Amino acid sequence: MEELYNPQQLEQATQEFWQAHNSFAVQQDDSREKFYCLAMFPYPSGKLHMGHVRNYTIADVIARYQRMQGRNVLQPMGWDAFGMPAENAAIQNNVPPAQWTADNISEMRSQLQRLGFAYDWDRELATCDPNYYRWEQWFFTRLFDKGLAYKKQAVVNWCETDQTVLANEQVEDGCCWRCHNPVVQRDIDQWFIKITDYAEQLLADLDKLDAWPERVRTMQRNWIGRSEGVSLSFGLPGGDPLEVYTTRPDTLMGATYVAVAPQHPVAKQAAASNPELAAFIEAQSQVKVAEADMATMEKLGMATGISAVHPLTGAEVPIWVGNFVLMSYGSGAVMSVPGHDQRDWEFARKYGLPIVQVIAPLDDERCDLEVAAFVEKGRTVNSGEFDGLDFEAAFNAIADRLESEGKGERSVNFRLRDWGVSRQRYWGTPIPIINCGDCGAVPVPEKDLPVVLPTDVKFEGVGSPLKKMPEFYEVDCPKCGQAARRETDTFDTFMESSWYYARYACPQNDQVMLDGEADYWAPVDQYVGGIEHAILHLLYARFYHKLLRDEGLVNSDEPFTRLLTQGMVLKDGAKMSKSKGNTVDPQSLIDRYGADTVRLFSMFAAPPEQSLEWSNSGVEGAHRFLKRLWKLAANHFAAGEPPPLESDSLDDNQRNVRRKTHETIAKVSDDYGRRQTFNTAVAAVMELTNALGSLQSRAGQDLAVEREALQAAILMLAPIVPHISHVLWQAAGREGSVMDAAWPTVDESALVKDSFELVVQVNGKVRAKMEIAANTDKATAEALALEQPNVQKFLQGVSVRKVIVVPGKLVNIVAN
Ligand code: OW5
Ligand code: ZN
Repeated sequence: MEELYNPQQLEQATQEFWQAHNSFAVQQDDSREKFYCLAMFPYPSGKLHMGHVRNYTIADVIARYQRMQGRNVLQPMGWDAFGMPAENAAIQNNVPPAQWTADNISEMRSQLQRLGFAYDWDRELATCDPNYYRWEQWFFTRLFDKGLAYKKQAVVNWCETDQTVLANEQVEDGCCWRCHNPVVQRDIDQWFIKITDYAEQLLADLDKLDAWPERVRTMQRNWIGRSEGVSLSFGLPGGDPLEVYTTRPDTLMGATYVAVAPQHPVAKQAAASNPELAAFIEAQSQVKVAEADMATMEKLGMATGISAVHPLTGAEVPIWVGNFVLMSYGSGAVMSVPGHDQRDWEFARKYGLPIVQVIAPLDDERCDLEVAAFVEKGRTVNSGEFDGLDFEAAFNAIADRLESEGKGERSVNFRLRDWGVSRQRYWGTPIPIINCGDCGAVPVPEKDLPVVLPTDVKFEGVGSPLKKMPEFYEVDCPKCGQAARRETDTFDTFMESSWYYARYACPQNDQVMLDGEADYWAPVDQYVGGIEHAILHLLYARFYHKLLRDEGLVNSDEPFTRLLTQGMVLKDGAKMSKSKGNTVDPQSLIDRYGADTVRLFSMFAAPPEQSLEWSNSGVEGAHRFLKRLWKLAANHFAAGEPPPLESDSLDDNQRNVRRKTHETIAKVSDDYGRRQTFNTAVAAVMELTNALGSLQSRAGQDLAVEREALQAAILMLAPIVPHISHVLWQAAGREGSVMDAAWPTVDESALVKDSFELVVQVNGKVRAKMEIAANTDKATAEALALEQPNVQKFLQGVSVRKVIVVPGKLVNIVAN
């Protein structure tokens, strides 16, 4: 074994070994338990950043650990290759998106290989490959046939000057990022997938995901937002009744006005004879507020001059247009109860609308409608025949009344909306639809799939080049043969990332989307990725999995059994970014210290779910540890082969070291498997290697004990620092590769302690600690305690009144 730790050289040699042995290619094997370990695949944005390194190291550590548990482990890697960054780069640098993407993929692939991740590269896939997206197109046509994909008008950001749709990120302060002219809202035809049909299942199945972080499950529950309420209608003289939905029918008697969205037909009708209102509506249609900002934005409104009829009292209540009511949400109208809803209260105060109390607090909760709405549940008041009821009773009484009069119905509502999958972009999967004047939207027949995205394109301006390519969009209708127009929109890239995990099972299959292999590997046993995907990606993938199941392509209900959401990588307490200039390039670290140091630092610096603060000294520390480990091993192996370990004839010190070895194995196994706190696992192994310093010699049983400890340490570090571990394992003369060695097991007999630390107190204060034999009886323990010089000191001039002995722990002497 070399004297000096030379990571560059040994890492290269190790990686060549893996390559020559095709070490990470896996097949179906029914003799072993399978384990599918997956990290979220990257956007090929250029090169790896520290967030990637952390993500892929965590997953690799878990994959390698599971392999050492004897499982048949699949760990694939691929590319989430479509999306806007490639288009932006095309515009800025004049390289076609396909080429930019391919170049980035090859750069990032070699970086991943340099980091030694145990991927089955035979399964690599890129979502921009027609062999991938053709199945997505095919599946979409299946959804269309089942009525689960449909087209409807929806609002987009539109730039008149550039004649293009803009993504939300391309709107800066209401203006186009490119030409800085104001952005307008425009209704255009878009495709949706009916995720709302699965809302109930998506919610219920969260309960099964007991190996997901509770935080993520809560975020998904809130996003789905199931509520029970009543949809009811206010009468409109000479028009269809105005539908509203409420989760608080108990407050219905306090509804003093109705608010509608600016786009609501009633608003438009009123505006026809009211120029001021028309101007207000027009102005409101220009602003687009992110849903997240809805709650905090200023509430604006204007009266329509029209009244609605309260369904229970028959009273006339005014209808207002409110900028906080969304046309795309529910019916676009809400009943307003300013006494018991804070938003309605603020609006009513601002515009002088009546505020009526119809709910009284149950106990001494504060209720002062001069100050704020009372939003808690309570008991009905000022509600006529419905007075004196608690929430449940009032809900039911009012719902029953509305139902019996045909003015309302109990209904379950979801916050979740259908998934809009159309993007008016170029670099994406073409939506496989042909629009025919006579036949409407016609799915592209299976025999004509894939609809291949042309890659020899010119970027002029910002719009999608597809929209200027008649050779792409001029087609014949597959149904009637007339001239028709191909859809030029592409899919949201979340479509590709919703099923890639399944396709890794059979990435080359050109006959079917998924085959039996997918059923063997699915579900993913461990998924690792950033918390930013807690809602959308994970929800879409869960939804897609259920769609795949209902198409008979997989048999499980959920795609990801266990989920680990990693924290951010920070520098100086902030997220790394180019603009802040606080980035660290992982490549320069690899060049300087080698992959194992980078991996070790990533795992040692913080538990995976927490944020990781970048630290140069942390990297140095990780590197120093590997150098020490190397030296320790070199000295150890230089001493030759140890004799067989004779665990019954060890001296006290050897026995202690051996106990430490097995305590460490127990702790580290728990840290890897159950707790997933790899930082404490590393710390424990470091402690073990330090403890070897107490061995007296490098001969006989000392050497045997050291060998056992060192071997265990190498095995326990192998998932994190696989290269150095590989070489040290060979130096130990062990057969095969360390990645296939069995995880070390605990020898319970080594854990038995034959002594323990006895704490001696005088009047409750610790005055001595001593190591005594485990089988010491009470009387002897008491005698030994009293003998201690420091105890004697505190007993001077007083008399011992009582001695309390807690066996195995402590002696307390009461004296005065
Ligand atoms: C990184 C994770 C991320 C994900 C994975 C891939 C980032 C954690 C946060 N293709 C999608 C995707 O997210 C996944 C699909 C399944 C939907 C950073 C970020 C960070 C960022 C930038 C920089 C340093 C650290 C420096 C930039 C310097 C530029 C010059 N995070 N922590 N640190 N793809 O490629 O974005 O969630 O699991 O790995 O990420 S992705
Ligand atoms: Zn037609």
